[in-house]
Amino acid sequence: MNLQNIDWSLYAIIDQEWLGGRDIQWVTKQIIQGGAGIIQYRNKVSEDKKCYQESKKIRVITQKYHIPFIINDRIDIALAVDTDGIHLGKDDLPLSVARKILGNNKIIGFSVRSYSDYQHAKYADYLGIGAIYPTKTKKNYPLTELKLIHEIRKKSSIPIVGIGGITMENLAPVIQSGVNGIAMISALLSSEDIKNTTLQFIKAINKAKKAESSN
Ligand code: TZP
Ligand code: MG
Repeated sequence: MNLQNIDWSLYAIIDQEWLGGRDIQWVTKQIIQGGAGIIQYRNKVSEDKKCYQESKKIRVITQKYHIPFIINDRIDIALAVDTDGIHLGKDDLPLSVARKILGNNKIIGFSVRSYSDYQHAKYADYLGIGAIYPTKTKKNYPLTELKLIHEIRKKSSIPIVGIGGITMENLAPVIQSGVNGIAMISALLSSEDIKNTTLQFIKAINKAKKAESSN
């Protein structure tokens, strides 16, 4: 998977706890048909077997539509279902170890909350920075100021997505901070019409990007 070909504008995260009983392949398709450029599966709750089986289902759909598939946390499942990459945080497997295991052809993403986290991002291919706004998905999670994104953007050209509590109403300042795109869970998965909501987000993100580039 070539990093250059990825559309980071909308990075959709399928979180097991936000599925609400809906079929994971249906949800994946809705998100892709709505226009998301990259998909992550995040499962903090299921037994290994279920997590593996659901990942395989996402793999089938993302492969069919040529959309990059990133798994959160689980390097074993990344290998087992041949995802395009993994997303790790500072308390997960060190990035240097993940790189050694996965090699240079897999994408490694890293969560950044502070400048000191950023200093540990040497092996990362992209960064997820946040939480920018309060979010129900990660309760009591400390917030990250947008000025950290501005600062990192000046030093690095790797893809950055802003994350955390992002909605239609508050996405513009995140785009203005210099991100390549927005990552989100609840704003998409709380919708009954995921495809249309994804589509509306893409429109809003593109509009905010256009306004930003004409400034
Ligand atoms: N990392 C920082 S905030 C967050 C994660 C996984 C939660 C994002 O979820 P939502 O529902 O888009 O706020
Ligand atoms: Mg993690």
